[in-house]
Amino acid sequence: MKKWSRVFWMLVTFMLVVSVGLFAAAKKKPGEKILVGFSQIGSESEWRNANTMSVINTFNEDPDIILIFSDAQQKQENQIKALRSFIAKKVDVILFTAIVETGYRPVLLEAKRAGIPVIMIDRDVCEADRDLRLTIMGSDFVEEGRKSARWLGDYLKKQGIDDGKKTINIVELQGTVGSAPAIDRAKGFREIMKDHPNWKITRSQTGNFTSSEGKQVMEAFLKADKNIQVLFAHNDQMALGAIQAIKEAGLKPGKDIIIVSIDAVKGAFEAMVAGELNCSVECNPLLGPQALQAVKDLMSGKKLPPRIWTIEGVFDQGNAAEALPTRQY
Ligand code: GYE
Repeated sequence: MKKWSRVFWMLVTFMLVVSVGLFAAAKKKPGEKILVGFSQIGSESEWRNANTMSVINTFNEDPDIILIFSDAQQKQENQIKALRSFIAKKVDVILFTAIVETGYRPVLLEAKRAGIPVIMIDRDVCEADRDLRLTIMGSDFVEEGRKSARWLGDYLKKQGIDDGKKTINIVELQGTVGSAPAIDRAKGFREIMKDHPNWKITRSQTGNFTSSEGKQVMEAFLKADKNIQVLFAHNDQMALGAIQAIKEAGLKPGKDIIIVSIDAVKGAFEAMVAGELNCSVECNPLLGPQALQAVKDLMSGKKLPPRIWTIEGVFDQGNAAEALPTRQY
């Protein structure tokens, strides 16, 4: 008898724990809308526009979600203001793309104190501030830098351009100073350069991820330097601007100067098909569906992994024409 009553009370306790757990876990009642704030950085590239539309369209199509979108127009202070307004509106979740890695700690602390989870999309904050955000979803930018350099190594060898001894002069168009993709892509590329002691980065400057600045900086490089074999651009947009500058200087992009860039947007595919760009390493901007899944998982009480990766490839003139019709961005 005693044994049975113990079993009974154990069962009651178990049921209680489970139901309390369920109640605490699910953050929304059925039918209740989820309020989401998305702080985007701007519209500097084809990549960015595809990313913005992917999130807006996916979230707006979901009847359970209300999305508040804010475009910071490349200004950190606008972004901090937007985050504060999301906190004041008591959103359930914040989606956040950080223009640069540092400078957000105070506002992230405010979000944390208000109990609002922050999911990073695409660009992360610096390591020291990662304790204040829940997870990051997006690409491995270091790996993209490595992939660019690996492709270049194979290509130069196959073309008989690189004998391992003669110096290969490389110019670099960097992304926005202090941004995660600019820091990481530069790092990944240099990592692989260690296997090529004859490769030299002769010039490196930011083109802010835009086509107009990419063009301007490339013009300056070309004026100052007649001995450039390779251009490594941190994104396609800058490479496309640089291609214009190279043509205007009377040189053939893709031949006189080999060009490797990152993103794999449609404009890059067209340039590869035209023989003017040699390679584009894919960086997938279509993060909307993954972001929505993460928000829903979070609201139903699931634990999110600390890192959500996207899967990506590498394209060059050998496979660009075949892939172009299926590209979504
Ligand atoms: O490569 C570039 C954009 O953060 C990964 O930002 C993104 C980068 C992308 O403007 O085109």
